[in-house]
Amino acid sequence: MAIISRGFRGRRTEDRDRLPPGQYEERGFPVLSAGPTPRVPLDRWEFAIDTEAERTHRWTWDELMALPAETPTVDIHCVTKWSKFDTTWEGVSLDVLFEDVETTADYALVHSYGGYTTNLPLEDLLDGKAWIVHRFDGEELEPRHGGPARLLVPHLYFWKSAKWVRGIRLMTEEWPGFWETAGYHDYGDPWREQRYQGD
Ligand SMILES: Nc1nc2c(c(=O)[nH]1)N[C@H]1C(S)=C(S)[C@@H](COP(=O)(O)O)O[C@H]1N2
Ligand SMILES: [Mo]
Repeated sequence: MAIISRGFRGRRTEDRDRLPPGQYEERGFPVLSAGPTPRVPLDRWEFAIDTEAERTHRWTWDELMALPAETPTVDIHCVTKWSKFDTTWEGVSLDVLFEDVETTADYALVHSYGGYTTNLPLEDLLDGKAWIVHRFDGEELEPRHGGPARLLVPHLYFWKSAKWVRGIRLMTEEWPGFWETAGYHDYGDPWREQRYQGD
C-alpha cells in the first residue's frame, strides 16, 4: 500500500528537487507585510489595468467574481528562504484580464491598496503564469495574506505576489517597486537565486 501511494505522490528525492537553492520547506504560512493591513470594503474595491497609452480597464469586485476562475496548486518561495509546497488558490488568470488590453509595453508595475508596489516583465504575468486570487486552501483569502485579493506569481520570489492588489500599470521601461528599490532583484527567479541586485 505504502509503496503504491509513494509511486503516485512522488518520491522524497523529487520533493527535494522542488526546493530552489538556499530554501527550506515551511509547513505553516508565515505573514510578511511591510506595513499595516489595508481594509477595503468590497463595494469600493476595484482592480485596474492602465496601459502605456493611458487606457484604463477596470473591474469591480462583482465583475471579477463573474469571470471564469481557476484553482492553481503551486509551490511558493519567499526570499527569506521559506518555501511552501502545494498551496491551493482560486482566482482569475491574468490572461482573462488581459484579453481586451492592447499594449506594446514590456513591463508591469503592480500596485496595492496601502501603497506597496512591485515590478516584473509583462510576459511573466501571461500564459498561465499568474492569477488574481481571492481564495486560499478552500477559504476566503484572509486579510493578512492579501484578502480580499492578491496577485499570485509563483514562479518568482513571493514578494512579487502583491497582497491587496489594486492594479497594474504597463510601461515601456522597467520601474522598480518597493523591495526592488531597496536592493532586491528586479526579476527574482528563485531557481537562479536572484535575491538581490547583482545576483
Ligand atoms: N501589499 C503587499 N504585498 C506583499 C508584501 C507586502 O508587504 N505588501 N510582502 C511580500 C512578501 S516579501 C512576501 S514573502 C509575501 C508574503 O505573503 P504572505 O504574508 O501571505 O505570506 O507577500 C508579498 N506581497
Ligand atoms: Mo518575502
